[in-house]
Amino acid sequence: MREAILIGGGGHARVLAAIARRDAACALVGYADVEDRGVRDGLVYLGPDADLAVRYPDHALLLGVGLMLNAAARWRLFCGLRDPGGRFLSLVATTAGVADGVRLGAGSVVLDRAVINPGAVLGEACIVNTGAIVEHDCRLGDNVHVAPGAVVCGGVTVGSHCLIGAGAVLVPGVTVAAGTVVGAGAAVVRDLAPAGTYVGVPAVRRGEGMPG
Ligand code: JB2
Repeated sequence: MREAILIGGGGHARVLAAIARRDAACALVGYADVEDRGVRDGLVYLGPDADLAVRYPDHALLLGVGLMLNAAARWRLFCGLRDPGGRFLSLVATTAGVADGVRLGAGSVVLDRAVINPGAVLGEACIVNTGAIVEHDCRLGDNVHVAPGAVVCGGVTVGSHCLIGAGAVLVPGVTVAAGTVVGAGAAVVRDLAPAGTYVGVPAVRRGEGMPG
């Protein structure tokens, strides 16, 4: 089993660690964080990210930082650590249903009971969170977070660095501009552009999108 380091010691990291352990997806040796948070669920603190390249050059990485409202910072973190190529694991929980042929970029994770149906293509560093659904032929960019229980219907396009809030629904075929936040429980019934924060049923623009 490949040895791996968890990036981040917060809530999202805990979820990934539990799945990785249960499914024997990798052997986690500890976590990296900007601060020492002590032993977390049996995982020891290994130091800050900057130490990893020197101390653990051959270990795989598991991106455990969610940073839901700062996609740009999360993306910089991912890009800064991803070389050499193939370092970031794509974790798919054994309870998830991912159709054959679905394309999932490096560092993307699919959590318990999530479903991704045929023809979907997801970029790098995406999170398809617990119980979320990404239907057939969707296109998700990089660093997209589909939060728990959200439903992305067939043929939807979601640009990079978007957050689709918990329980939100995107009807078939809509397009969401990169950097957009869709609020929890929102119903997206038309294309969302320009980027912004869209909330409600039907979803309307209520502010700026992800910070740059
Ligand atoms: O640059 C970084 C960095 N920046 C913050 N490098 C590393 N290695 N770690 C970093 N962190 C750490 O990520 C913080 O110090 C903190 O320990 C952790 C973030 O933990 P938190 O529990 O605040 O959030 P999260 O990202 O684990 O989870 C969020 O996103 C999930 C998807 C929460 O909103 C969860 O509720 C959500 N399910």
